[in-house]
Amino acid sequence: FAQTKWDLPGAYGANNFHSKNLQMFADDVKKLSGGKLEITVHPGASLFKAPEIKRAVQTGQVQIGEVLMVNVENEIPVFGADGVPFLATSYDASMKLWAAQKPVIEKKLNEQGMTSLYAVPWPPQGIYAKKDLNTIEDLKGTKWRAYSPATSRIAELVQAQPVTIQAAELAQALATGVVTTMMTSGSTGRDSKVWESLTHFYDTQAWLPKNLIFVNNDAFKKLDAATQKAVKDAAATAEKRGLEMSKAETESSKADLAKNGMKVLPPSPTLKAGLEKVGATMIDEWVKKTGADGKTIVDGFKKM
Ligand code: PCA
Repeated sequence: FAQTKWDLPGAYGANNFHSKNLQMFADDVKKLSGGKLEITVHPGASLFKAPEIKRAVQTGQVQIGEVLMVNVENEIPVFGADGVPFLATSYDASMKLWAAQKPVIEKKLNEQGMTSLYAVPWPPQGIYAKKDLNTIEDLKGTKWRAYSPATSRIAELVQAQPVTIQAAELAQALATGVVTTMMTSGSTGRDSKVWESLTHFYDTQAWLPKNLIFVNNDAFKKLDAATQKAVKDAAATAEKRGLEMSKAETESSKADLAKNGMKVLPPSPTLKAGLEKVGATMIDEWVKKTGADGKTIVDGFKKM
């Protein structure tokens, strides 16, 4: 029988839980399709860099890809919903937000000839630093690593100096001192051996950004019906498994940060209050920027 081969570029290291889940998804697709569809996963931004992956799928250079949704915010503002600080701060809230986001995101993707398959949240986002942080003023002037438009905006609001660095280059940036503060998960901190350069992790649980796995519609239509079903079924399984992997990652990564000598702390009430103010500003900005689509998402989410 004819075998189809797909390439799946991802932007995170092979040992990261998202990449492991991608590989399990590819294995499931192979099994469920009786070997008719073989997906090769390319983790660690080895085939395309993070900001290039969406376009690669859109233009048919690859058939399927994984992106951090908030990385698409400049092009399609509604993709940034799960990067707005303090809008959805738990796994439950994150999955509700996804349910509210999905129809809006799907429409935008369809307009560009693509369809979503599944999404998996990163662990909650906290602040890394090299010193005690008691208020957001303590972030002033620090070299702040950003991975998205929203994380750059936070830097502006706290008067830090934003520098955009994708996860694949983060370990290097930390080692060379280009970065002294950032917000990301325990997972990415662990992947980047953050303890070699930074000392504190404030567990602010500010938002849970999601990775989205999506296909090029022309490539998908070329599959026979049974193989299409295999892809959809494997995706549904991957979404559930990914959520559980992410929850486990939250705990194990924080434990590893502590084991490697980092102070893992809750934010002080003043630090938290300052961040929540930043979050309130950013929710306002986001709702203005996204108009009716953003309102549909936020209202839908709040009703759940
Ligand atoms: N890790 C990714 C995105 C969010 C996260 O937890 C990163 O830092 O690039």
